[in-house]
Amino acid sequence: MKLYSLGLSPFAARVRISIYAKGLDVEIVPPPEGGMKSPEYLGLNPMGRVPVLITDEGHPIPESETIVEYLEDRFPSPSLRPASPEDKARARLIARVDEIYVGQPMITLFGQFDPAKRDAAVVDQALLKLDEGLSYVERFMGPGPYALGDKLTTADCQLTPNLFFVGVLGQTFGRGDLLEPHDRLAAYGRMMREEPVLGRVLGEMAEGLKAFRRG
Ligand SMILES: N[C@@H](CCC(=O)N[C@@H](CS)C(=O)NCC(=O)O)C(=O)O
Repeated sequence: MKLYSLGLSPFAARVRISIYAKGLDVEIVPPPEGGMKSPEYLGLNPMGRVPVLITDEGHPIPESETIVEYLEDRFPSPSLRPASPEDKARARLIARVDEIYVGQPMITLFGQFDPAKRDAAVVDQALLKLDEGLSYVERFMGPGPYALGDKLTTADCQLTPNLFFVGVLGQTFGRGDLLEPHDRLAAYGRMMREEPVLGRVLGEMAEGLKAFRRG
């Protein structure tokens, strides 16, 4: 298998967590020469985005959630799905709530990075929404140390990369540690940096951020 991926992309990072946690043999590469809008790449993913997984049979699968679910179906052991239907629903809920209620204000804030073009009211409103989204996620989390309990699940695949960006946004907008008011998420934030698979992916994202800032 091959994964088209970029170090900093939270969507690609979500898939890399699954790949590393399952110990899968996947060649991880950047988009091909010509980029994500080249006819060659658009043939694999008409949306022109990373990640895309190329299966052993040569089928391209875009969209991070779909790829993570495919990997669970195709390589069920070790499973990143919790055992009970209730916990499976909870893992999906954490991922979904995080993607919508944390991810959307995050996208607004990415549009406000340039201080010269920044609208303080938009930033304040988006940071409030982000904080609200973090509260929702926290409500559905289990006792830990992972998102649900003592095993890494598909919920962690979604949560960890987004929390990396929550950290970046706190620094960028001078608001400090945005996880601090959320005890459970703050503990999760400390855990993810120490955890081997999550820490590895966070390191790759940090390298990607450095490269992005260098231009
Ligand atoms: N819903 C998609 C989102 C993928 C996505 O937006 N990837 C970004 C990188 S973080 C991208 O490739 N952007 C390129 C572009 O928009 O041109 C997923 O879950 O995989």
